[in-house]
Amino acid sequence: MATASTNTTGKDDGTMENKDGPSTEHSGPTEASSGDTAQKKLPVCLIVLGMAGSGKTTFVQRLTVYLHTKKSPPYVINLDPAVHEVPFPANIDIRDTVNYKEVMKQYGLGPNGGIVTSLNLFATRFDQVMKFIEKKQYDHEYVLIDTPGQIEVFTWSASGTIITESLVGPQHLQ
Ligand SMILES: Nc1nc2c(ncn2[C@@H]2O[C@H](COP(=O)(O)OP(=O)(O)OP(=O)(O)O)[C@@H](O)[C@H]2O)c(=O)[nH]1
Ligand SMILES: [Mg+2]
Repeated sequence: MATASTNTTGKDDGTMENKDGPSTEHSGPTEASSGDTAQKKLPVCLIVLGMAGSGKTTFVQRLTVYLHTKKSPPYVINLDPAVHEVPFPANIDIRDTVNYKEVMKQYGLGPNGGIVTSLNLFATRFDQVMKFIEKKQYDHEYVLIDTPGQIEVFTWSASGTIITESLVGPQHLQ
């Protein structure tokens, strides 16, 4: 199975977060200070799953717009490596880290295998995503996660387990 050391994964250090996301940071570890944050709520992480073409991306996009109107902009993550256009401002986009077409070429895979393997590669670095979420955990009420149409990526493969269990950690999900 693929490993994170392959050159199909692009960025090596803490650069997987989009700098043009809703708010700026990257000024060192700015985790919320202890006293003030004790009463603040942790974000709810919403992983959007569903059959191919069932409206996941549209739902994430509409919910993002709605939350912006409610002055509660979400932290948004795109986990679909094969999508052409992401219709919402993604704070983290798997496509910035994993080159889906290269993965297909390098491992001799078809489109579905390419998506599963891309997710597996990304999952090996999901600890970095968790660090970004942790840094912003008191700034956002919601973390929205769009997923690829291949629902089996989450229900059957290790990457789904790694990603969901990371997010369900007691400190991250209410
Ligand atoms: N009628 C109707 N169409 C919708 C709805 N939500 C999405 N669509 C349409 O369904 C198509 C697929 O929507 P997407 O949001 O891309 O679906 P998806 O689940 O993200 O698709 P994949 O990522 O390819 O699995 C698009 O043409 C949308 O405009 C809905 O609630 N009603
Ligand atoms: Mg989609």
